[in-house]
Amino acid sequence: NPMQKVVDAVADAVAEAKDRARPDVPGAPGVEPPSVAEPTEPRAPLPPKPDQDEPAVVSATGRDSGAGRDVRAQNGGYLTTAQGARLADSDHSLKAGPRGPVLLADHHLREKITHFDHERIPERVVHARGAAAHGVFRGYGTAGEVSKAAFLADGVETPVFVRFSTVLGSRGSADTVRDTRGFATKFYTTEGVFDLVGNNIPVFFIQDAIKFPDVIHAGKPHPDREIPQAQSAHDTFWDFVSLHTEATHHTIWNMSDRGIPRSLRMMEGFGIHTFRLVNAEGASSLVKFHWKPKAGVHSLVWEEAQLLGGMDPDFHRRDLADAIEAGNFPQWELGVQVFPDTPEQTFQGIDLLDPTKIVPEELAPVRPIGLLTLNANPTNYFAETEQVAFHPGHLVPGIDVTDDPLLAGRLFSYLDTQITRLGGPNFAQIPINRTHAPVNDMLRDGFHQDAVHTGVAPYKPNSLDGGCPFFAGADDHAYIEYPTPLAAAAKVREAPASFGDHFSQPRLFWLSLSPVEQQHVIAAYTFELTKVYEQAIKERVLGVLANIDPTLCAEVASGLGLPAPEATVKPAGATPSPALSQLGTSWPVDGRVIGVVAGPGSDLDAVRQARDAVRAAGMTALLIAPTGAPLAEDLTVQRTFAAARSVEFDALLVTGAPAPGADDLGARDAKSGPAQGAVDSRVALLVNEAYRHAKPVAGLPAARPVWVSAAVDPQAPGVLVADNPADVVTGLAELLATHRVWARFPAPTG
Ligand code: HDD
Repeated sequence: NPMQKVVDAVADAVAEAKDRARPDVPGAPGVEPPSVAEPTEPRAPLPPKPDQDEPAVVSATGRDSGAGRDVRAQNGGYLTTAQGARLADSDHSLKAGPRGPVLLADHHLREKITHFDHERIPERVVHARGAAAHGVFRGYGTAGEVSKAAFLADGVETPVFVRFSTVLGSRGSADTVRDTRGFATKFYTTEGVFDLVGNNIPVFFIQDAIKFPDVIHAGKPHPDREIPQAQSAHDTFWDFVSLHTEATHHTIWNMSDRGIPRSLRMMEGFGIHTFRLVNAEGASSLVKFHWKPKAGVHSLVWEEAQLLGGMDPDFHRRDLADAIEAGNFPQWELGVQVFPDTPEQTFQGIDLLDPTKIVPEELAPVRPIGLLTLNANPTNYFAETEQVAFHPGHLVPGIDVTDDPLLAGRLFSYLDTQITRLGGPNFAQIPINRTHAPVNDMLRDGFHQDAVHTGVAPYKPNSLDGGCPFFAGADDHAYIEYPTPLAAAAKVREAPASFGDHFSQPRLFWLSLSPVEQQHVIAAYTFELTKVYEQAIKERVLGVLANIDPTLCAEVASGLGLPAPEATVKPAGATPSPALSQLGTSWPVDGRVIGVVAGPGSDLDAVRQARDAVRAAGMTALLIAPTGAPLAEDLTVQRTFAAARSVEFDALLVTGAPAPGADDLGARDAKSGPAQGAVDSRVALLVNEAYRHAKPVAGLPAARPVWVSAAVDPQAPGVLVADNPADVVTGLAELLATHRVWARFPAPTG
């Protein structure tokens, strides 16, 4: 039977193509991608070109794709043009004689310069500043009750790429600004790409996507002078959020410690919207997605964030890459809060379609459904981190959307923006964006088309290509939208009445914070509003704060030197949600960075023991010494007194009291030289800052003079001296488990 032969041949080709496509993506039993025999070509996905394969991933679970990674910039023996012609010279333009004019005939010059001229692409209109990593997601199988998504099944490992970002700043802006952080994850599942495009704050500024251009225009630098960069401390931002009070909840989160994370590795992530999950029986549940970092949720203090803006604008980016390179793979558990899919789409009175509302975890616990491990840095920033294109509409069977009006607009915006940013509609073919599932679309042509499609009938129905390709059914892993029933309604430009409550949840958040966190919120509002020029805007913001809480309003008003207004909305009574506070929990200290200060006079054996004990506790030790010269053959110096600053370290371990070095300008008195017993002023500053920022400060007995120079109270909580380096490190690790020595912050007045 000739038809059967064709069918068999195609089935073989499909199987072969599947093997070739992504051999290292394990499929779970019963979750193989659909394999429908089709009688004509074309149908197999084009395999990646050798130079376009996905980056090699060595997983934390020990799995190695075996591909290895070639880190050389150029692989061939000879430099060539883009067309492969070997070059004898790329350093001189073609000229009429050594001193003569450059010739238009120099095609190599023109190719080189033309390509260079077009190296940049437009930065993202928001979230331009980002850092990313590869990893793996392992399903726990616990989501099976609510979702049939194959990648959530027990033990299934799915490659992922995660990009973290700030929202407001340009591509070259500083990492530690006060802002929301993006947390976007691309899951390369066997059923297609799933993108979870979330933030580190569980609510959003606006309830309807039509307001997105407004909030971003208000937050971005002023259009006349293009300042300030990457921050909200300016008139237009506060003008907008005080007039558009649905932004109040997101804004108070921004003003809290969540706006200045210690590390990208130490923040939560949220899907924000309520999504709809569909299980194998076709039953629907409403859910909110949460990422929970294994390392805990930690933040900088504001002064650290500001110092880092100058000291190390790449602090978060560097911290992520260094941790991964050191094998401290960051991990998050993915969890869901599950709510019954009722016609009202509310849970205990909370409107699930309102993206400015959370559901407290105490009311709906977060159920863990899988583990994310980031285990490989990108190979090339532009190719991967810059060109990755996320889209909330990249969904897989078992995950569907709801009618959240913010989500609806996003489903349009993300696809649309890539067309400008990545130069056309074929961005799904860029290696980092390619699905790991077979592709058999009928999309054709367009800018940057990489595929060489065969066949003549990229349309349906057709007879010329044998009717191919075919539609899949639910049993073949087709994506089928959940048939959500819709109530009859009139077309209106209106929000539901429940969207009008703008203050009860900001109050819930405020009341859930510990006193020291509340103090930070007060300080943040006060700082930001001090930067606002217009008095009327400050007064309007105080009016908003009065509707959250009278103490918050009074404290900020007093900092601004303005009267505190009365509330215009009766503050809702709220039950605090302890899960919203970052304090009160102990966390693992793995991957924390300890600065070990050593200088002339330090006992090198003790330095060695201290460093080894830090490492043995799973933390990173950076040795800080007067110069870069090794202290001993096995004691490499990572930071000099001139280059180290406290903000890089989670805690300090001081092994001696170094006298001022020749390059210590701070301590040198031109006439008499440094005072007897003086300590290098940079070490004193290092310790003083760490102390003020409530970091654990520890030392060997020889370090005591540093406490004096650094104005450290030796009796203060979290200041530790012990004879034995190992004991010092044990004490430090205990203190670090709560991130900071909170008791050392000034008692809050609020
Ligand atoms: Fe958005 C990028 C997160 C609302 C329009 N958004 C972007 C990124 C993140 C988010 C993490 C960066 C992705 C990356 O790393 O490439 N955005 C959110 C969240 C929102 C949200 C959590 C609300 C819950 N966004 C939102 C709305 C709109 C957009 C309402 C438009 C109506 N967002 C975009 C965009 C971006 C983007 C313009 C810029 C670059 C890109 O998409 O690829 O389309």
